[in-house]
Amino acid sequence: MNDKELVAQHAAKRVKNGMTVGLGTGSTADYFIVELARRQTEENLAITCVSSSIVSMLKAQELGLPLLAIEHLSRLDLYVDGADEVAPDNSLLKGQGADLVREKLLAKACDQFIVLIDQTKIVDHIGAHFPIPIEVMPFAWQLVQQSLKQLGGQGFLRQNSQGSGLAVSSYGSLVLDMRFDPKLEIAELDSLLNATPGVVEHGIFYGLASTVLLADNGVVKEITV
Ligand code: ABF
Repeated sequence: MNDKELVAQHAAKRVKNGMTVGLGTGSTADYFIVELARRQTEENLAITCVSSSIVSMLKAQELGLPLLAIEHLSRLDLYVDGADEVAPDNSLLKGQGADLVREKLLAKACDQFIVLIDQTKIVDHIGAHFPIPIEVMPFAWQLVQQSLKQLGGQGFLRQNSQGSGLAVSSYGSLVLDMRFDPKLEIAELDSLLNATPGVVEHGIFYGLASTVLLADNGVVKEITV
């Protein structure tokens, strides 16, 4: 079993009967979804799930997990997802897969947000490996890019994975991938991005993780915030 699967199985043990559970997106979250479906079948676990993306919705549907549309959700018990980077203060970078809006909605609406990572995700500061994804209204991208340049940001519109045009989120937003001075405090950058008109959502998840579960060479360590 690899570290991603190990940490996902560890998190799935925390799911109890009656819970509403947010399903993350990505390779680690996929293992979590598979293990939840196994528990549902073999242990008669009674849960309701809500997905963070169309991809995780399709996966959950295929495995027979009961899904609630996010439109009908007012709160949830638990949200379990991966991350692209985790800094020492447990701030996260997410959204290389582009669909940030649902992920942040679930992270804010849940009682407990459990983040699943392996050692490769630990960084000194957010933005160490990846630019910060910023979803923008399509008509606003140039004005947003200009505002972010004034904050010292540099970056471009993301291209789609086929290289045939721009990447577009499920809801029609474009994505600016921006790099900022690492000396800029992440809390300050979070606030500045939140306050920039035309920004739909961005990949900094500051102060949202309840618990980070780190799998390191077959051992799971828990960092509770
Ligand atoms: C998504 O999954 C993203 O927000 C994050 O980019 C990614 C982590 O994926 P993986 O577990 O495959 O590394 O939720």
